[in-house]
Amino acid sequence: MPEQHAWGRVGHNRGVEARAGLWRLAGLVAGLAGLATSYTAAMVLTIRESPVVAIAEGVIRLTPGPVADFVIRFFGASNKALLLVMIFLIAGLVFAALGRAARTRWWVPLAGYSVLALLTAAAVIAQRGSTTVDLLPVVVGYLTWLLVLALLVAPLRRADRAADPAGVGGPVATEAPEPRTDAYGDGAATPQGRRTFLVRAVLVAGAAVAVAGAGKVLGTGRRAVEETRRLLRIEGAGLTPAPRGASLGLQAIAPWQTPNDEFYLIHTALVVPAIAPVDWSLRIHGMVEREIVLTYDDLLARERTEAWVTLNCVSNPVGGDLVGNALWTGVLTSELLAEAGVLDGADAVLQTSEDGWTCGTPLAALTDDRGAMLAVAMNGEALPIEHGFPVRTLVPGLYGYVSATKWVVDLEVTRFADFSAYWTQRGWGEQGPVKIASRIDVPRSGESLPAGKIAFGGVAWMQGTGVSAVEFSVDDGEWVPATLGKVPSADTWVQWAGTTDVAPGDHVVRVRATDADGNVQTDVERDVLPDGATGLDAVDFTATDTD
Ligand SMILES: Nc1nc2c(c(=O)[nH]1)N[C@H]1C(S)=C(S)[C@@H](COP(=O)(O)O)O[C@H]1N2
Ligand SMILES: [Mo]
Repeated sequence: MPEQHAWGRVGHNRGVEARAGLWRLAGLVAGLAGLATSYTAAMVLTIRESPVVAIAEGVIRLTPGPVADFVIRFFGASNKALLLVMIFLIAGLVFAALGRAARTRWWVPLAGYSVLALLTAAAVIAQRGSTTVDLLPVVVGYLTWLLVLALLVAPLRRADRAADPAGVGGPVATEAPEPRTDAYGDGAATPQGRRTFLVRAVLVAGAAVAVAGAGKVLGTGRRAVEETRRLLRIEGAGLTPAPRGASLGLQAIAPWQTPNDEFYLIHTALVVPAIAPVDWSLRIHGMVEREIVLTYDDLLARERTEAWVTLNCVSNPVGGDLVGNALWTGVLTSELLAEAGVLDGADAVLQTSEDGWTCGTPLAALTDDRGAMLAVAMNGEALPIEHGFPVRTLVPGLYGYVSATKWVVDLEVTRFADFSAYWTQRGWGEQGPVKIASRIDVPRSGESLPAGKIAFGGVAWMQGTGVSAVEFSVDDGEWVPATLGKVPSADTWVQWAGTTDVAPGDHVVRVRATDADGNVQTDVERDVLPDGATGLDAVDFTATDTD
């Protein structure tokens, strides 16, 4: 009888151990599922690397120089791969341990995942050029961990509870009697609970592999397009210099030429289209005599135009920064449309992008001499992917939402009466000519400066007409004329700057521009909806006593 008892205990312990293994498996599967979704989220968001790579890079950065040198020499070029494998192994052990711990203390995996997510977030932030969007994959992974662990742990807990009616669970429960009702002979009392767990674990693992696979495909395609773009040289692009004197030399004013990676971004696409030039073509059709289909090579073979043009968003509030100025290179739409032969009665072009976004542009803006173009280069480089690679439309004098189609693939000559485009369907104006605007960049809101002669400055724009004067006024005093930077045409913004005497105290400075036709910017405040904000930019600052 004592012997039987001993056997019973052994069998029982083996059962407890077997089930502990299942808990570890739950932790492992949940952990790997989180890594899979975060990886794919990174690929979808065109983030350079996944969070795990961010960790690897963080480890490399934190490793003391001599150790890193040794590791790199010892493992040669494969050291990064090895580091990744090690991170995966360690992560696997941690995930399993967290799963095991979930059996007795539910908060341990919660705390563990939170710490891992925070460490990963720190590693991601530490990467060069990272933005807050780069944290999204970490959040996705974290939520996956919690969700999957909950999903896998529920049937295990049921199994445990059935096995330990005392409900204590954990090591203490080894003293509880073990009902042997299953065919496994290992003490897992409810094959149901176990079966549910195993089914879920297999499904989750399969889904994780599928998700990671999809991420891999996406990421590879995107990287291939990025690589093609990087190697692309657009002959003759970028040769038009900025005029001398465009910049007034005030550090804090937005640079006259906006660098590509600082140019504002607006698009409805969640996943930015990655289009290889060989896969791109543009169809010009509708109310035309001859339909035209152009490939990227066809477009590059044509005569090119190049111009400095300021692009801005209708959603830019007064004083906002949804505006930028760049050198654009492309092919005139007027020439392409002349070749297609526009029919009488047409007054619009319905533009469609590869991702299905649409906008309606006045036909006249694409055929007159303002220089509307199908742009292939921005600041002398092939368009960045997120700015519309390989081809976008650019129309001086119109807000982006009615003109600047990124990833453009279709131009249909038509009538405004016959369609309604993406933003017009959502209450925005059908026509979107830009409005005159001016912005204060110096001083910054809330800044403190020594009283006396204070420098003010910023930018002003009225594409198509041009800005002829900018004035600023402190505390609604007299309007002080500002000095203007040089501009190559009416289509770019202009820097403005000036100084005036300011007494100690709190102040507000306002700015207004006048266009080349003599129209003074209104101080009437209007919202961005439906066709662009009006009103004057104002900045609060403090002049401090200097004695
Ligand atoms: N395909 C596509 N093109 C688009 C948009 C878009 O959502 N999808 N947004 C437009 C809007 S509202 C603006 S202001 C400009 C912004 O161009 P940018 O992102 O290159 O600055 O792109 C325009 N072209
Ligand atoms: Mo916009």
